[in-house]
Amino acid sequence: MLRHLTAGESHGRALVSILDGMPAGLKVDEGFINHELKRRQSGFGRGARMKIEHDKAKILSGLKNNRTLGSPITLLVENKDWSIEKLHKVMSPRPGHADLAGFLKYGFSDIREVLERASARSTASTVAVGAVCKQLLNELKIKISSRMVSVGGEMDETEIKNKIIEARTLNDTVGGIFEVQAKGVPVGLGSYVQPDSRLDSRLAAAIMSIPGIKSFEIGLGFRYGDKFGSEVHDPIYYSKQKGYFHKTNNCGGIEGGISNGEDIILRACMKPISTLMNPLDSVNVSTRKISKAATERSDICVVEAAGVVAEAAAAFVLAQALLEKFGSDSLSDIKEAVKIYLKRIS
Ligand code: EPS
Repeated sequence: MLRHLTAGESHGRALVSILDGMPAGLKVDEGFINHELKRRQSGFGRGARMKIEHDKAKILSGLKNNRTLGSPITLLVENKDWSIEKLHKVMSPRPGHADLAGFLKYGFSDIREVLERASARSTASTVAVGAVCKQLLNELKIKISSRMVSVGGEMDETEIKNKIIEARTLNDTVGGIFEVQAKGVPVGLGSYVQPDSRLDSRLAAAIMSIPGIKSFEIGLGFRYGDKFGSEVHDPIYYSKQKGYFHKTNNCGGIEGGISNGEDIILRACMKPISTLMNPLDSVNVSTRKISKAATERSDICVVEAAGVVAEAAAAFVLAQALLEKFGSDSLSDIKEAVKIYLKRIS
């Protein structure tokens, strides 16, 4: 089974990921991983840390002559700003962050010990892993992309930019909604047979695991609640050229927890970053006296970057479901299995 683990603190030496279960024979382009890491660092509204870091992945295991061996792939992203031992203590938890719950849970004396691992810096690992998965999906012509839908309620590109400028001017932050699309996914990934085999539950878990995500939907999502069934279900057609198809895609490419061959369309909402330069009320965990929440260098808006991270998270889930269905030892065997399957269902 394809699985991965990540490790690393925001200001520790490095972020490390191990991706286990990739088939042998996949050509992996380190340049593409770095391109994806750069996309994660981009977008209007990012903070000063992004000027310090130039994230690059080093592949430490799992490849020979740039091809996967079927053994675990280790990806290392070094931190330039690794000052974890020298950083000042944090005593006033930020509302919205893991600070207070993590501090109480682990029995720390410094909130810094929570925020180092809770930091969204860990999403560089998600993107590195996802960039390898995307290269597998690419071999089967499955493409994943994302776009910002809205920021602070604004949908127009210029208005979005203005909203982010306004947030910066007000020493505030702003969140928003992004969409991820996966094209070329064959019918039949995931299953209704168990709750955790459903493709939609797995995508939801992967996207909800990104720090700051507060809601998730597939296809029409919450808007299903406003309509009659006859208005929203996607009628089924058949033609010799296309096989079975739909003219609409309200279900966002998933029915019964299984991909149905249409584009997979996911949306999620990222809350505004919880580090506010004009901080909210909080309580000092040492004195228990009211104080303003801690301020830290941070971003103003990361909705665009969150979309890039969500692409990677979705790529991992789709790669995992693909390998479940078509085998996971060798890329050429997988391609053959896909060919036979597509012929059967055509
Ligand atoms: C981030 C790195 C962090 C933050 C941000 C995302 O770096 P630093 O704390 O040194 O500025 O900029 O983290 C958060 C938004 C958060 O809530 O923790 C990154 O690499 O994406």
